Amino acid sequence: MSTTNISKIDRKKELEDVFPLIMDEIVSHLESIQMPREGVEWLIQSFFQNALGGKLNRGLTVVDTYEILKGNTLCELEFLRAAILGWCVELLQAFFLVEDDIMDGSKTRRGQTCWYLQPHVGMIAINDGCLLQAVIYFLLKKHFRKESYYVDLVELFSDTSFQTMLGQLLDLVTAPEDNVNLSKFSLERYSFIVIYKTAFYSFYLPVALAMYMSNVSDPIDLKQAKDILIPLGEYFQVQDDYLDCFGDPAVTGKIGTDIQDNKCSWVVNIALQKASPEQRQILDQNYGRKDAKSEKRVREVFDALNIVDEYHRYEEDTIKKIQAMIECIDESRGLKKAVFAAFVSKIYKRSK
Ligand code: GPP
Ligand code: MG
Ligand code: MG
Ligand code: MG
Repeated sequence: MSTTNISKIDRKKELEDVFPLIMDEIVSHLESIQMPREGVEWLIQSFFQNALGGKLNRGLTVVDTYEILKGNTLCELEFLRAAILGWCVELLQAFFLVEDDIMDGSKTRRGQTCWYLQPHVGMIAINDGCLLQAVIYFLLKKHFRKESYYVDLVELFSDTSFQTMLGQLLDLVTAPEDNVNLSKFSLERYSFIVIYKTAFYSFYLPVALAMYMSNVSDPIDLKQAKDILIPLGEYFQVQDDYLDCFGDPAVTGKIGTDIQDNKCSWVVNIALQKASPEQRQILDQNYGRKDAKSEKRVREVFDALNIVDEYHRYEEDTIKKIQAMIECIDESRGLKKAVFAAFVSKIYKRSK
């Protein structure tokens, strides 16, 4: 194992070690308002199940970006503050995933039964998701209220949540359960959905938070970061769609639902572009149907159309374009190429 790998693992462990501290702060608050123990225990269980167990890429990006922009190793306090912001992004992600799994009717997440499917939980999960989100603003207030950039942080979380919910809305209305109509799909609509439902919160948000924290937050620099991070986020969601269909659930930790859920995914959009009239008919008759036989027919068309090869070509082309944009950064302004290079290396050719 290379030294970079060791330090990456350490970083993840360091970030994980901050989680109990955050939980202590939440629990102290609940105790200060005399929240009955039953509620406190419930929240602890929900937070441990829903906020942990992921790759922590978004949270780590806040810390890594902050360190790169500062230009030197972080002291303990600097690390702790960046880690708290990183956890705020992870809590936002946990909120989205709890709600998304209910809406998508998913079965597993991060290798476990989805929270809403746990027998004692059910629809209480909706409120548990909202609590994950509420704690973000509690933590921002507690740790950043005195900073000049406090409003920027709050605004960034609320704007990003708004954007993600708009993306989720279009994702859902494009994929009605009872009315499959593949002519609603297009790569243009796909782009809107994924930029809004994924790219803003997963890519722009963690980097922009670190930019505000390190005072590299001129609108010109924020825009340049966004112009690179949004295409990178789109690429990330294409990977998610590809893995939903062709990934190994033992590795991704989730069983794909996109075909049966009638999702406007990258995979079906490419298939629609390439399909013959006969193949199109098979897709029309079998996509978005809630049975394994129909799903199998759809998969046979995907295989015949060599979607896997198409994906590898897309991946190479996209990464080249993104790398060219990274090369154009003028580092004398404060933004650094390494911020984006670190991101690319985290996701290029990912299998989970
Ligand atoms: C990912 O879509 C998108 C989200 C997790 C955002 C959800 C937004 C809300 C406002 C709830 P996905 O359904 O493809 O993700 P996955 O494949 O992980 O289920
Ligand atoms: Mg979804
Ligand atoms: Mg989903
Ligand atoms: Mg998916």
